Formats: sequence, C-alpha cells, structure tokens
Amino acid sequence: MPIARPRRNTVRTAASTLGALSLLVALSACMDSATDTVPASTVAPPSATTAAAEARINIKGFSFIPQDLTVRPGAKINVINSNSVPHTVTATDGAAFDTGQIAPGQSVTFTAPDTPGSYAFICSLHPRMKGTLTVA
Ligand SMILES: [Cu+2]
Repeated sequence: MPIARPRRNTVRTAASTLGALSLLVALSACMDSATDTVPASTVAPPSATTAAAEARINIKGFSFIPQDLTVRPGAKINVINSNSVPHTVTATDGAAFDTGQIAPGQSVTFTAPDTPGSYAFICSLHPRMKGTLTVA
C-alpha cells in the first residue's frame, strides 16, 4: 500500500511531536513550580502575534485578498504571503505603513495608521498589485 505508508509516517511524526511538546510543557511547569519567581515572558511566541491581529491580508497569485479592508485606527493587520515570490504591503503615500519584503510562506504584522482615512497601498515590487486600507 504505497499510499498508506506516508500517511502513517505523518501520523507517527505528529504523535511524537505532540509527545515532545507535552514533555516540554511538563518540564516547564515543573520548573515554574520549583522557582518562586515567575520569569517574565520575554519572548512571545509568533503565533501570539498572529492571534492578536484584528485583520488579515492574504497574498495569492499577485493579488491582495481582500483587496479592500476596513479596520479601526491602530489595528494590527497580519499579512500572509501565500505566493511563491516576495511581496510587500506599502502605502502609496510612502509613510503610512510598509511591511517591507515578505518572503514566500512568511507572514508579518503591521499597525494601521491612527488617523482615519482611506489609504491606497501597493506591492512595491509589483506596483500593479493594489488595495485600499480604510481606517474608520
Ligand atoms: Cu508583489
């Protein structure tokens, strides 16, 4: 069964990853209870940033999805590049926001302007890619 074999391997890998994870959790829980001082969480996991984002732009096939979105002032906007080449989300006014290059498969989070208004943006690498961020 050539199809079943890789599937079984995937399940086993996931299971052992889970096992390693719960071991880590158990270890850190152990360390936490052993020390009276609670260590300040110095580094937030990347997923926390993503979870805190209030809006998302997905880049697919040289398009921003959605092309137009509305957020509140100062909102965190997560941008995922699902394409195979780098892209940016860059305000055409040049200063409001600019993600810089987002590598294929990567995501970044930027902060929407505090001033309500309509902000056109492009990909600075592919200026025909256009969208509008409305802050309201
Ligand atoms: Cu681009």
